Amino acid sequence: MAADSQHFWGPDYDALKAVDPEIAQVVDDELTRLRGGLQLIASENLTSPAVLAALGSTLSNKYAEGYPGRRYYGGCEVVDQAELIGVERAKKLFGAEHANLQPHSGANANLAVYAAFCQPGDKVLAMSLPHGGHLTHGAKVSFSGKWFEPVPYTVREDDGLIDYDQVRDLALEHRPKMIVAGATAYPRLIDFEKFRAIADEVGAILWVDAAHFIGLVAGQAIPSPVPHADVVTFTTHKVLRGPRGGMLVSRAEHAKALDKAVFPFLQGGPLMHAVAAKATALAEAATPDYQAYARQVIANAQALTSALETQGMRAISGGTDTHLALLDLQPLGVTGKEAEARSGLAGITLNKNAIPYDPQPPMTASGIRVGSPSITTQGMTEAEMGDVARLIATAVTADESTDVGQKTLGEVREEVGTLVSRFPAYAR
Ligand code: DSN
Repeated sequence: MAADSQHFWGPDYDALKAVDPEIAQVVDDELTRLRGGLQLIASENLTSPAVLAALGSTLSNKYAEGYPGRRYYGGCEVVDQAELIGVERAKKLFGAEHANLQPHSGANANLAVYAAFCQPGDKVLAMSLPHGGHLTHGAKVSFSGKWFEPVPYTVREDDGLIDYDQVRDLALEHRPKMIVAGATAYPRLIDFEKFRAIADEVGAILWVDAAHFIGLVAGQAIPSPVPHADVVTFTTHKVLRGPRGGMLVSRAEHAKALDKAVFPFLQGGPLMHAVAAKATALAEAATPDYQAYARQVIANAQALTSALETQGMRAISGGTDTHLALLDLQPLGVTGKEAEARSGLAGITLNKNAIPYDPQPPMTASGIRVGSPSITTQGMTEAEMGDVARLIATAVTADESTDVGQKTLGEVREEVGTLVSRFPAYAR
C-alpha cells in the first residue's frame, strides 16, 4: 500500500512477488528490458506513474454495463464519476461534442464505427494496408474486409504521399458509405479538409482513425481532425501516453448510434480502471508540459529521420511531420526482417514494416518503422538523434551469423546501454 494515502490500495509489488513469483519475475524483466534498451516502436510509450496508479486500482472490480446514471448494476455511483470526468476532459481537450471512453481497444472503437454507420456489404474507402493503413480499414483477414466491401486507396510511388485526386476519383466511382482517413505508417500530415470535401461530395461519413497521431493533436502540435470528421477514433497508449485502450469523439448527432454500438452491441462491461486511467492521461495531456513534449516528439522524429537518411536509408515521403518515420532499407541491402532481428540483439526495439510498393512479402518487408514517443518521454532531444541513428544503422548492417557481426552487435548493445542510462525510464 502506498505510504502517502490511507485510501489508495494499489500496485503492491511485494504482494505480487509473494503470491506469484513467476509473474513478478516477468514484470521485473519487462522493466529491465524497458530501461536497458532503446524503445523505438512508433505506437508505444512509457505511461506515467499516475496513469499506472489509476490502472492498478480497485476500480477494476466494478461491473458497470451501461453509461453513467444508466447502469445495469448497483453501486456504480463512484465509478460513474470517473467516466463523467473523463468524458468532459475528452470533449474539452479535443473540442468535441461527444466522447466515449469505453472501447477496450482501438480495433473495438473502429468496429463500433462500422456498427454505427454501415450495414454488412457497404463500401468503405480507406488506405490500403500495405501502403500504411490498418487491419480494421478493410484488410481481408479482419472483420472489416470480410463483412464490408473495402475500396483501397494508395500513396503515390514517387513521393509516398496520399493522392487526393485518386481518393476523389474512387469516391465518385464507388460512392462509399464511409471514407476513412488515418494510417499506421504514414509519416505526413493528412489534409482533413480535403477528405471532408470528398466525403460531402458523395454523401459519405468521414471517419478519422487518429490512433497514431491523436497525442500530437492533444498537445496542439499538429492540426486536429475533430472539426472535420463525423467521428474520430483512437487508442490511448501511443503518443497520448495513457493506458492501453480505445476512445472515440464525435459530432453530437452521432452520439446515440456510437454509444449503442460500443455497448451493448459489441462490448459488455467497461473496464472502469482503464476508463479512469484514460481520464488521468487526458488531464496530463492538457498541460503545457505535455504540449512541449508533443512538439519535442516531432522535433526528435525529424532529426532522427534526417540522420537515418545520412546513414544511407531512404525515408518514405522524404521525411516526417509526425512522431514516426518509415525507412526503406533496400539501399543498404538489408530486409526489414533482418533489421528488426539485428536491432533486437543490440537492445534496439523497432519493427519491420512494408513500404509502399514493397517487392518483399509483409513478413520480410523492405523497411523499418521508427518512432520517437518513448525516447522523448525519457528526455532525449535532437542532440541524441545522431547517435541513435548511427547505432540503428550499425546494428541493422551487422550480420549476426558472423563473428564480426556478433562483435559489432555487442558493441552497439553496450553503447545503447550507456546512452539510455543517461535517460532512465521509470527513474526513481
Ligand atoms: N498495432 C498498431 C501499430 O503498431 O501501429 C496499430 O494498431
